[in-house]
Amino acid sequence: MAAIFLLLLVDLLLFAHGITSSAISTPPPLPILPVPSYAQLQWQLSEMALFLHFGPNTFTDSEWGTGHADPSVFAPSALDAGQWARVAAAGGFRRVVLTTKHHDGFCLWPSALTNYSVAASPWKGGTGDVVGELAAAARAEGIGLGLYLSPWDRHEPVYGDTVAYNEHYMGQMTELLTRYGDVDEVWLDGAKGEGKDMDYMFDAWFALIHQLQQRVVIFSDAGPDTRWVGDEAGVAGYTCWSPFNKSMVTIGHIIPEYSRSGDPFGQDWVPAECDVSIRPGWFWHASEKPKNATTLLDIYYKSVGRNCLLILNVPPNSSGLISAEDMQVLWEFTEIRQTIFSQNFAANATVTASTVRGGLGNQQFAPSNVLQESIYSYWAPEEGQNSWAMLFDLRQSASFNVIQLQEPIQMGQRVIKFHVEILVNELWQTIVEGTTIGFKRLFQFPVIEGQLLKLSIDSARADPLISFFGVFMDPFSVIYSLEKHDKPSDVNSNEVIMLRTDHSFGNKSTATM
Ligand code: FUL
Repeated sequence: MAAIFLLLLVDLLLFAHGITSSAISTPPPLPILPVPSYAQLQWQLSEMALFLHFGPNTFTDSEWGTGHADPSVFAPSALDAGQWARVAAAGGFRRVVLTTKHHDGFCLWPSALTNYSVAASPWKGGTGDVVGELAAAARAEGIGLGLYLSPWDRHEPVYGDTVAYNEHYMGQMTELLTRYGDVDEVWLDGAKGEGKDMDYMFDAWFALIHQLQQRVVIFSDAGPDTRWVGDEAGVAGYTCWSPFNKSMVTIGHIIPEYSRSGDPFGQDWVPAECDVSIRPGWFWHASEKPKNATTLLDIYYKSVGRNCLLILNVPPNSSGLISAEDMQVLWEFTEIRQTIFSQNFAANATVTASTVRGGLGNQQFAPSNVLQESIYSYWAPEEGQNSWAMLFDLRQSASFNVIQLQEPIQMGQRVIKFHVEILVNELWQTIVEGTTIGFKRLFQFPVIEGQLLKLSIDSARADPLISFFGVFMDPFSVIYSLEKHDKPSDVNSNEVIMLRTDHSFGNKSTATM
């Protein structure tokens, strides 16, 4: 009797143990270093920033002010930072970055360290503060704030005296980072004036910035937090890694190919930021016109769609407002993105994968996680595989010409090479041959129709993880051939992509494979 009881007890314990072990979840795989910091993740998730070049140059029709323009030129009649922030928020820009001081040295806030500022201007009788107004407006719109403080200063008398000017610059930086609440980004370039011998003490500046603002990212040619992509056309490399070696680059002297592509062996996480202006110049000029919305869409594919943040400059005019024609283009740009990306033909797909971490039934790393647009849910394969594939049954045939892929970058950037195939007339045809994915990758190809798609990862730095797969139709761009190579491209080139404005489909947009 005692023996039977004992056996029952053992059974019960085993049963209980079984229940417990099936309830235990499989931990996520190890990340592969480098990985982003909290601030870098927030930066990447924001996707687009609106750059605002504004200052005396706006009134003197210049790009690089001499530093000798009289402060009286700064006289916007209707400056409304609220309008700037509203335009940004409505256009999907989740941060604004203002030129608080450009190379001419004029400060858009009343700096106590110079007389060359808004305080010496007629605007608001010298009591105004553009930085303060923008900080409040950005907060009201729930978007982030970035500040550009030019190292090169063509006005400041101590510029050229290394110690004195570095003290001056850090004093101004301290004003900016202690007066206006949270700052999400500090933006600085490596431009340095002719004729004067100056060393910028970047390490001391970066330490100060990180001391004063917890969630800030610092942008420069070499990071430390985000890097310049290496051109002012807003275009990243076809291959674009966030891993990077900061030591390879000095500020003011980049290696263009290295900056645009990043480095799969890089020790530092320094994702690229793509800067471009909506107009030919960075500052507003009455004679210049904005680019059209389809050109901005092309830039979007080649920046946000290549694992980068797009910082689009939309310069306020001499009234102190973003011009109506620029707003019209931004509105169209928003509309066409919404049209394209609001209908995902894979949203209800049935997804299977070669293996699943923790076993085929494990929901935590299930293939269907990739249907949800979030980096925090993802498909993970079983460890130790040497091939990885996902199959998508769209459930009905669809015509499309864009694929979006994402990796959970908090786990490190992994995929080195992959391809996507579609089943057409019982034959698998390759529609995308890709290299890096990163946070977000958008691929364009000629319109194709089908129901079954296969994603194969050909090589990766560690077990590949995929957090999103989407399939879209872009009726605004016409693509004649597969985009395969990593060649520098001119944003207005029609070699790879031709942009149409009539919004209709033509025969040439149909795939001929
Ligand atoms: C460059 C500057 O020289 C341009 O004037 C502009 O501000 C651009 C964004 O950065 O370094």
